[in-house]
Amino acid sequence: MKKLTTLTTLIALAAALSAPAWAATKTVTLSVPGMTCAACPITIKKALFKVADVQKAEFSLGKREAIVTFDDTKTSASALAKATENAGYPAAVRP
Ligand SMILES: [Cu+2]
Repeated sequence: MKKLTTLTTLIALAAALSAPAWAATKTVTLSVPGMTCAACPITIKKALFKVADVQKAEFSLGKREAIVTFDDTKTSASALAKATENAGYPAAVRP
């Protein structure tokens, strides 16, 4: 029984590790200096989700950062930065 549990764990681990590869999911951090109050992320989030296949957007107001998860085959980090810029928030992609 212990062996089976180990095997199941390994399979689950392998699946978790390989998932991002075929889904082409990428996460980037955008530096958004113009993000100064709690309302800013709402506007930025709206702009980001208009970009094709953005899956997740998290914000750190303190660091003035947006952490965005998207499908790498559908869009790019520079397209995301462009979208926030068009919404009034110029952004730089963190390396
Ligand atoms: Cu604001």
